[in-house]
Amino acid sequence: MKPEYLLTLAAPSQIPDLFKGPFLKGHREPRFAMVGRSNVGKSTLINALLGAPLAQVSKQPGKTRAIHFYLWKDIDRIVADLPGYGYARASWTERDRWEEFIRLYFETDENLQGVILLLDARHGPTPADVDAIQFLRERDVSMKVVFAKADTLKTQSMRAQRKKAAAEALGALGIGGSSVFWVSSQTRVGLPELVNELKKGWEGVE
Ligand SMILES: Nc1nc2c(ncn2[C@@H]2O[C@H](COP(=O)(O)OP(=O)(O)OP(=O)(O)O)[C@@H](O)[C@H]2O)c(=O)[nH]1
Ligand SMILES: [Mg+2]
Repeated sequence: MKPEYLLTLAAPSQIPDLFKGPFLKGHREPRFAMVGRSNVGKSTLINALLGAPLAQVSKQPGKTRAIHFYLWKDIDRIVADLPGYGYARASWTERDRWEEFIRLYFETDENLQGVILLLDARHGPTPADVDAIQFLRERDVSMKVVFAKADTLKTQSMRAQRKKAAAEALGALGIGGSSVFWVSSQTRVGLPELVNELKKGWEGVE
């Protein structure tokens, strides 16, 4: 089934609109958000999962500036594409605005099931990623950790090395292997497993 664009929230003042009137055009499917550093591949992954180029993608970080909601009909979910964090060229005012916007969104959207926290397969979790993990934890938001751009790890030994380092870093943060996935939107490696996981929802997952 064709996915559908639903709604964009461009400013904190619009967030209450989410819960007034015809909520998300009347759609009440469970929803999750795609969170991660700017340019890590959030919008690209949404397009790869939904099977249509709905979300805007760019080589330049900072492309997604608002919260966009899409209806993923194949698995009856709503997906929120969030602006990325850690965009180095953003001004301080812009960063504050991001924080305020995202904070308000997480505090208001009580029906959010959880988030996919997208990390880069090649490095990290970076300090900004660790901040995001803490931010989500403080708000009791469940997360599934997904390493994006797995295609950039060209050799078996690079993959093994990164998986080991990532498991150690995440383990130190209390994140176990069962909620960690490695995917590529380019080669589609790992996507079927991730879709299966998303069909299950977030219940009972740390
Ligand atoms: N090699 C590779 N490149 C990817 C993959 N996914 C995304 N990219 C590239 O990464 C860049 C950023 O992709 P986006 O999807 O726009 O990233 P984003 O996280 O939405 O970025 P913001 O909207 O700025 O927060 C683009 O040049 C993509 O082509 C992948 O699986 N493999
Ligand atoms: Mg984006």
